[in-house]
Amino acid sequence: MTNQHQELFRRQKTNPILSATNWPYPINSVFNPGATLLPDGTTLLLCRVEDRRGHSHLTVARSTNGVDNWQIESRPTFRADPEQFPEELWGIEDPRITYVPELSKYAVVYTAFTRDGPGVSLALTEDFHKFERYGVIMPPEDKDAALLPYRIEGQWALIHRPVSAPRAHMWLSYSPDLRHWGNHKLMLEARRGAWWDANKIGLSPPPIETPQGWLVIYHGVRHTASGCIYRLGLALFDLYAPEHCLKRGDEWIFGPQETYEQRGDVDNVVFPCGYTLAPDGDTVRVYYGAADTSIGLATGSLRAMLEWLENHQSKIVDR
Ligand code: BMA
Repeated sequence: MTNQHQELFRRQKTNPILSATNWPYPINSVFNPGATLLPDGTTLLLCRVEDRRGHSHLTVARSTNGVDNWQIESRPTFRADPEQFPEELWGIEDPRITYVPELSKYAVVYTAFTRDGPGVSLALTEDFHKFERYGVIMPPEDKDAALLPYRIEGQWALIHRPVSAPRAHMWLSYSPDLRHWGNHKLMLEARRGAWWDANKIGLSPPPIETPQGWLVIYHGVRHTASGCIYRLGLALFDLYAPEHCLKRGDEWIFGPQETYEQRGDVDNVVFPCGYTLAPDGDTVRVYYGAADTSIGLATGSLRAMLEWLENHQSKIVDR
């Protein structure tokens, strides 16, 4: 027995890989990026950029190796449009990208910061230049949402996190057309009490499809006397009925540890909204917001995450 816990993710030595000083125009911070691998192997990040009013928009950064030499678009790629979409009054945040083969389009599900708090909005795009907005698909207060890439029994499926005070859980909802949502199912509950994922949890990047099920990296928010701590955990869900949780880890797998994660506009936050899976089918790169200030990269193995879950799954019924 040693006192070392298993590390599932290795931080990039050059972290943070992107921050405000890299930006081609004046901003406050850049964090919580959505991510996807384009057909030519380029990594595309759709970064949440907070301007110097405190409002967020989304800007594309591309890199051929997914690590450095980021080509950042010289102006915002996707801005809030509060005249046409009043729910975007205070900006758009935290995009999750899913490639949808049936539509040959990417679904970008993002937070619209409305007068009454966060809601979930959807836009489709083929090229990350033109975006076709569907407007709000889950009214406030709701966030941390992503679309699954395929229909399940003929229905689109969306993971999201409505707030039902005092706790906030992950839910799954279904739609025949991406506009009308129903058949809502509770997917994963926040625990209670001293747990790292007590009271408030939410999806982090979109789920990762594996032969064993949908592997979900989710965040848990621990309230402490000196503020919140955002950490990440793992759970596995049935491929054909994703509201059904097969395994849930008891311990967190990644938390704020480095100075750039512990100190920033919001201290003690690691918050990924995107990952890429390498052609080897195993190497997972997670792109995460660090302290709501910059972007970090951490690399892990899908096989190791599934093994860890097998060995650390919750045997306790304690919610
Ligand atoms: C969450 C979201 C994230 C943010 C995090 C920490 O509720 O708003 O955008 O990174 O809080 O501030």
